[in-house]
Amino acid sequence: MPETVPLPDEVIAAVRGARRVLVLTGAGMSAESGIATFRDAQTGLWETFDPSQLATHEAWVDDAAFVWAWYAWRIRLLGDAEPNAGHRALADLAAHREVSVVTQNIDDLHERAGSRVTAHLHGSLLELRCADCHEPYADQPALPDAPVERLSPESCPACGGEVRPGVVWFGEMLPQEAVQATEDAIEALEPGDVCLVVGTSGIVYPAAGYPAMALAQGATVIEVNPDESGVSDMCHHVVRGTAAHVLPALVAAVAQS
Ligand code: BJW
Repeated sequence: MPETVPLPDEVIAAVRGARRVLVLTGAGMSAESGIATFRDAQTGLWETFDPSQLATHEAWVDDAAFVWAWYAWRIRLLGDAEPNAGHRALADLAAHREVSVVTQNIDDLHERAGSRVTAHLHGSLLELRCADCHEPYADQPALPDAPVERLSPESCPACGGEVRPGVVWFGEMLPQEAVQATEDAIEALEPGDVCLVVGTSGIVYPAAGYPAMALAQGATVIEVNPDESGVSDMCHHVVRGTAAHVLPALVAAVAQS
């Protein structure tokens, strides 16, 4: 039986009173779907490596087979994962309020739960492309049945280059259309609207700056995270619980109104 999360009345009232809800999600959103958070993703073969060093163009250039083995295994794990109750609650919320979901996550669990995602700020694990000519790679990559230390990346049919995951690594620019869509969603917020910040450490920019931008628009900023994050201090309300526990309770309370 899941523990009950006490939801402050002000949090329920804020979402009830909002016309628009901007939801900013991070890796914690998918943790209860069995997808390890970014900073917990280092298990087994990769546990001695700093993920922020692996998720870089430099790491790819240095040893693409090592980096691709990490991503290929994560693609395999995502195929076995399902949206959790938190993803489904956010999809349900769209029946009651105008909802924009902006995610840093590279999985497709919001979409599979039924949400229309405004922006995938850090790209997609499933959209592969050539590292050289940037052509999208449409074929299914060969995935290992168990973690392997090295795996040769697929070859680009257009130029023979190495195929990389369509994610945004540190030091790379975010997709311009995702940034623009996010800024448009933030600018649409008015006093009385809500920004829900779910399951992010709040340390990776520019995403970590978006709650402050929502605050500047006059929105009520609410964090859902079992632990303190880099943005906790600036939130109006903090709910210390997990996405799959808190969000269904919150959306049920809003739906009753
Ligand atoms: C739960 C839970 C449960 C657990 N329920 N919650 C300004 C200042 C300083 C630096 C910069 C700056 N602007 C740009 C930078 C540089 C850099 C940056 O931010 N560095 C900081 C680390 C200091 N940013 C960039 O390079 C970005 N590019 C850019 O800005 O381009 C312009 C530019 C270029 C060059 C120089 C300057 C500007 C690109 C960032 C790309 C991030 N990519 C990654 C990897 C994607 C691929 C992959 O996954 O392998 O994206 S990094 C990684 O971090 C991943 C995530 O999306 C991202 C955020 O992680 P997140 O979601 O917060 O996850 P965790 O694991 O850290 O935290 C999980 C949280 O969940 C925790 O809080 C838990 O408590 C919680 N949780 N269980 C709810 N059940």
